[in-house]
Amino acid sequence: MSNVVNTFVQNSTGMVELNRPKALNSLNQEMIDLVQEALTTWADDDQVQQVLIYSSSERAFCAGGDVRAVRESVLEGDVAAGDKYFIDEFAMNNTLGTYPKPVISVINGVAMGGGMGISMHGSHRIVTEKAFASMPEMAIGYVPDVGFTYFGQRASSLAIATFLAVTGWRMSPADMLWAGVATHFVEDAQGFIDAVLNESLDGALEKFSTQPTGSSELAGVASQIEETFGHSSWALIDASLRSHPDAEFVAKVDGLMASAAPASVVATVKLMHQNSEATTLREGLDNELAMSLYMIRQPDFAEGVRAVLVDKDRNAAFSPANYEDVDESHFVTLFQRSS
Ligand code: QUE
Repeated sequence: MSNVVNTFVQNSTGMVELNRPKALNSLNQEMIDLVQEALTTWADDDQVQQVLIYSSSERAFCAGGDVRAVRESVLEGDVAAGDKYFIDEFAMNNTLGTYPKPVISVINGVAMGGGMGISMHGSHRIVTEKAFASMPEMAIGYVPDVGFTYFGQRASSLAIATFLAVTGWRMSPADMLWAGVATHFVEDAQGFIDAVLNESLDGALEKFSTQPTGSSELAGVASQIEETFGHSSWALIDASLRSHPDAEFVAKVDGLMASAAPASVVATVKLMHQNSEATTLREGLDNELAMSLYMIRQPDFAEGVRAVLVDKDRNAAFSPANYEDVDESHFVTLFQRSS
């Protein structure tokens, strides 16, 4: 099998094998279409008791969305293709979040952005020692999406999820468990998968579920994060960082945010707060979609993707370049229901 996603039923498990290893399984339109089609078919198929999502590659679970292709569409004047991509990706996220059967992901490598979206909405998010995850969108002039701004704050807290979103903090397996984006830890991914297929999900968890060795570094700065990142605007968060007594924590935040697009950061804090009021994942995704379709039309997105993924010079010229020059009102008016 050599499709970008292989979908098949084995015993009573619907298998979704992400298989675009050269691009670290970053999700393109075809992959999203294949996953959505399989999920739709299996939802009503009594032969399928559960779904298992995993990677064919040791290198990565899923490095994100195919933002390079979206950038090209935008630059070629076909922004509708970019819109369609995000509409369809978020629909797949919603399908996963509302699925009538267990959805198990085995995250055995990097999960960024879209990789979190294809796993965190399922019922079981299994991580191994090799798992790590982040929401790195600030660097590409975009915003966190795929339901993270809705789900993330419900799995942890508004302040923690906002911190993860604006800093792109690289979560370890222990961090992922602590923040609620992962539910279980296993050492042997293949052993776990084989046990799910040949025994049962509960039996496999019973046999393989353990605890990671290290403790969560994120948990170690939770109180500092709660003291600073819960405010309703970036200006207020920044002010509280500037007066926070833990200089080491503040320096860490500043370092992580050195290549962030100012407009993305301001927009993200607004989006997080808008989605603190949302009552369903679909509503959260709709707020993200409004923001997403706006962001991909701004020059920061093409410039950020260029700097990180095309030229890889990591030297994006974002505009505005300073937080003081970002007009927050642009973002607030995007949402259907203003709060
Ligand atoms: C922000 C992103 C992405 C990113 C880096 C960011 C993203 C994405 C990739 C990526 C990484 C390696 C690949 C690839 C894509 O990186 O969405 O094809 O080989 O897909 O800072 O949003």
